[in-house]
Amino acid sequence: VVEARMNSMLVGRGYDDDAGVPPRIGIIMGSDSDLPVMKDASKILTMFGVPHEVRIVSAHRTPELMCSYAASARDRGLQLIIAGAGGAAHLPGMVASLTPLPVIGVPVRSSSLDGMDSLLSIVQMPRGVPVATVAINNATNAGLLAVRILGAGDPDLLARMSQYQEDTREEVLRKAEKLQS
Ligand code: RP5
Repeated sequence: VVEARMNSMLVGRGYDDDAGVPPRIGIIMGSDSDLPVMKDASKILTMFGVPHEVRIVSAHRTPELMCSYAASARDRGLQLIIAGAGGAAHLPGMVASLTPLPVIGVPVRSSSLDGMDSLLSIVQMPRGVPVATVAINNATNAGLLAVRILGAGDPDLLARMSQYQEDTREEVLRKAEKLQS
């Protein structure tokens, strides 16, 4: 039943699972309203060729699903979880408490407190339960950090990260040159 519910929480087209390839990373978020931010993490993983899945899993609205997702993540072959949430953003921390996998938290900007509530909810974890927290709405960096973490044990992936850094450097230098000319 839980498996069926997990599948029913699949986020729609374009950010779907990589067809037929077992996911290495799970991208989860508290609501479909987080998707415009969280899709940036999926874009990065797609760019680096890292198979991943994208799910809606809410700490408050679907707590049982959150527990089963986090508790089964390692056995399903996931190596890392990126979790985004806004407001009282308990999802990344709760997931980190239920799995030994590394968890990266993305504070999603909320309407009333500009994302400070999300940031503080995610970053202020108690000793012993780490969540690597990126900047507000910066799911791109969550994707890049995930690539670096997996890259530590995957030379091909790390080589792609080096190339990305080189490309970024060249792009900045190109823009700087253009300004000066
Ligand atoms: C959180 O509440 C979600 O992560 C989202 O950022 C926020 C608002 O959710 P919706 O009311 O838009 O579904 O749980």
